[in-house]
Amino acid sequence: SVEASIPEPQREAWRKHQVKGFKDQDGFEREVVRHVETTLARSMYNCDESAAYSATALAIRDLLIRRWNRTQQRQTFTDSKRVYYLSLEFLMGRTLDNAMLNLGNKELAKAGLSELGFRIEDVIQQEQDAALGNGGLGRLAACFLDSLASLNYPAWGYGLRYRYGIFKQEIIDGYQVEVPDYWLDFNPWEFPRHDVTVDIQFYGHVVKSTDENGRVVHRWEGGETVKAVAYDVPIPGYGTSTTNNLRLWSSKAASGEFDFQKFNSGDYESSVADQQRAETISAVLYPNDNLERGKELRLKQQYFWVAASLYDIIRRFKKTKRPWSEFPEKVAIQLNDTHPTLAIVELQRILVDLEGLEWDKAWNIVVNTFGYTNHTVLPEALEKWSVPLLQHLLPRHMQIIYDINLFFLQTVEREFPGNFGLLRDVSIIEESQPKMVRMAFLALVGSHKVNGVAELHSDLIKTTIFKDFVQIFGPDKFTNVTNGITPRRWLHQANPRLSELISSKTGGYGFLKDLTQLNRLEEHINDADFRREWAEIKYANKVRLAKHIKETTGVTVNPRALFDVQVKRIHEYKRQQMNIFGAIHRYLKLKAMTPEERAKQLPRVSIFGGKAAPGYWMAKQIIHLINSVGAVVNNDKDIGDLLKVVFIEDYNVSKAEMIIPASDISEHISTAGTEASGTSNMKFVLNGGLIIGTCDGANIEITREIGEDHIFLFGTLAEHVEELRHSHLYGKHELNPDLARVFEEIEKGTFGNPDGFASLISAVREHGDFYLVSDDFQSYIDTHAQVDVAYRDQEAWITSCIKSVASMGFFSSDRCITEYAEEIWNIEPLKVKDEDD
Ligand code: B1H
Ligand code: IMP
Repeated sequence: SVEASIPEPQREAWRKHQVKGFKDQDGFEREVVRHVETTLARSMYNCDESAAYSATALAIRDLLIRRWNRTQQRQTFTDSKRVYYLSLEFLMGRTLDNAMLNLGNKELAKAGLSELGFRIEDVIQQEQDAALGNGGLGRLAACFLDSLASLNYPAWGYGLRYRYGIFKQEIIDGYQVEVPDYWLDFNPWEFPRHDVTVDIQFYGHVVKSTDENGRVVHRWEGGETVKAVAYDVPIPGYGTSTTNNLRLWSSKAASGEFDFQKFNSGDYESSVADQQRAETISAVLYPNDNLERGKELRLKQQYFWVAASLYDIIRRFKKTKRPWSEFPEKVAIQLNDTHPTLAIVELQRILVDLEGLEWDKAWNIVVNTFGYTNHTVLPEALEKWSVPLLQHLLPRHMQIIYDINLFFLQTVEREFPGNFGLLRDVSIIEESQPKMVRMAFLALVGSHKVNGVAELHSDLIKTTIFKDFVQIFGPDKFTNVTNGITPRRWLHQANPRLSELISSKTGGYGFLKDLTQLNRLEEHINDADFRREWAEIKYANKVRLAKHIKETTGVTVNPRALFDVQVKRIHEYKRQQMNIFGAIHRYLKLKAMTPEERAKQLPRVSIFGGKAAPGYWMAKQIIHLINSVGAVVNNDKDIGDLLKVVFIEDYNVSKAEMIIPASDISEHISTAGTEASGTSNMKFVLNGGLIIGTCDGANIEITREIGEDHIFLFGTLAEHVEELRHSHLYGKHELNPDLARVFEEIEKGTFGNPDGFASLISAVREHGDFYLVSDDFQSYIDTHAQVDVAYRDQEAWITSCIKSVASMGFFSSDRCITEYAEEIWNIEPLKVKDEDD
């Protein structure tokens, strides 16, 4: 505010004493030592790797803060349009390495730490992951923040500051056990803003009255209030000064530490209980990927976060003193899936109830402000909230949703008179018992653009869940923005040697800013030294992963074997069950061979990783089956190195950075039409691995870019899935004979007590095989046989890998963000001057 600003005559002193960050190795060392000795109150006599990490993080952080402040000042001063990315998940991973890379001072820090007695790799490993997300959706949000800053777009992320991120996974006796992820003990990357708070109201009732102009007004009264406190995280761009902000809200009791009235009247316990109840809102991330469960606390999280964020956005807009009609010219809000859909209702409420705008004027502003990204067509993931629950928690919002629906249905009725089936199908309210609010329909109606995340997915939403809306709004409301990944983290940081090799062949590190420059690798495809070094790097990455596998599972794997990797959330639609059935099939074939035949086989390591939602029983059985198969196969003397099956526990972003560069082939084998995009598929190819996959999600566009000769595609096409499912239920369903053999072996008890695995088998054999495991099994194992053959020709394999990497430019999240900026947000980049000191 103006009162807090220093008057001009005194500003000279501020300018004189402005903190200048370090510039060279010596300055870096000085800052590290200073932080060890003052901020951490330790010394060279008790500085372990963890203290070295803390001090390094604090030294680097000081540089970030300066750029961050200048960026925010510049964006405010130029009054530029900003985009706000609302996401319940930001799967950031570690920050230090990325910050050094983006600031361009990693080499200097490496030398400085070495002089102080530490290896930078060990220091970096000290950091805990910020794991405020489940999987692809949350990591996408993190890649987007990196690209937004790197491209100098004025952008803020808004999310929740969960005290517990996604649980840590332990494997005990082959089963997943969840351990809480308390990650906030020491987090140098966040800044509490105890002065930035918003009171958030819940429950209560609506009072209707008429004002002096005879206009009906609604007041939301009563209920309870919870305080939202802002925590800010700086987001540096790569090779630019732009440092954007990620604002995470934490919940607190509105009355401060205690409710003093209750406290003084002797009701100490209940005053503490109130406080704890308030803090519960931001306590924990819901650990479901692609699944909605309709819990009241989740709805509270959503409204808490959305209301605080909108209040903040509006407060910033109001400082410009512009009329409301200009709101969409200064503010773009992107909804990451339907989780923040209440923002649409909240903005309409603020404009109509609090600011006194006419309904239609307000609605026009709302629709022009919001964009909605759909990430899934799976029915179990589509959000619906029960009307009674909404009415209870947010009584005024429920009224507004009814009004939005009424006006919407009236326009539909005008255009399609008498079509009651259509009205029922597109209604935001589902006429079930109880009635439900269809959040995807609300998000769609309240936004000016709706996008899917890969071409196939964007086509599918137009022909399935949103078919009727294409009729109503026309096709231009819908668009595709194929997902992307940041090459900074997923190439340079995860695979520094490959990045360096690429830079030596493409004329420097320009490809990290313009990934299409990778196509320059084509010219070197026959360069023998280049190819040898390429292969050596892959091998070194495999050695590093083999070491990790040995240390964490005790299993020895041969780094010369083909590494076959499937790491992602465990889900029936992603078909890890098909992968492990395939591994069993391979095992049975090997067992049936003579030693002479076996000696000719290609050694293979089947690597799995990923978390199951704690309540997802089938997913947990899949994990158990993988570990049970591993326990048998890995100890079978007949098999030796020919097949190992390992499950890497606690898959997270940092593990991904180690696993992905070590993969020869990775599995993206979802039933066609179920995986909206997938983003790890892009990461694997970018790191010189090939893919075995279905024609699903972004696999299709990857194939188009790299060419079908460099990818192993198999399985049913999306357009045939429906009829096949239908035939299972109403026709004869013949089990694939090889799969039947696999089931027989499981049921015989070869992999331990088969009781737990019965449901995995019956889902395929008795219950309609919804995910087409049996239908696709033959082509799956045949395609794996082709992989074996192809891998034997190492020269051809390496050619495929290099050519693929050369063609991956399209999948940078920079390309993706540019499309959002131009097609949906209508925002311009804003350069922040580099510091001259
Ligand atoms: C994706 C989710 C998701 N789609 C609900 N939907 C959630 C839905 O907590 N929830 O309730 C959490 C997550 N996640 C993923 O988004 C898709 O499955 C991927 O295919 C896609 O690549 C990714 C990013 O677009
Ligand atoms: P995908 O669905 O396999 O494409 O996953 C997308 C990305 O999300 C991965 O490349 C990882 O970066 C991240 N990811 C997926 N699953 C997990 C998880 O269980 N923990 C942490 N990160 C994950």
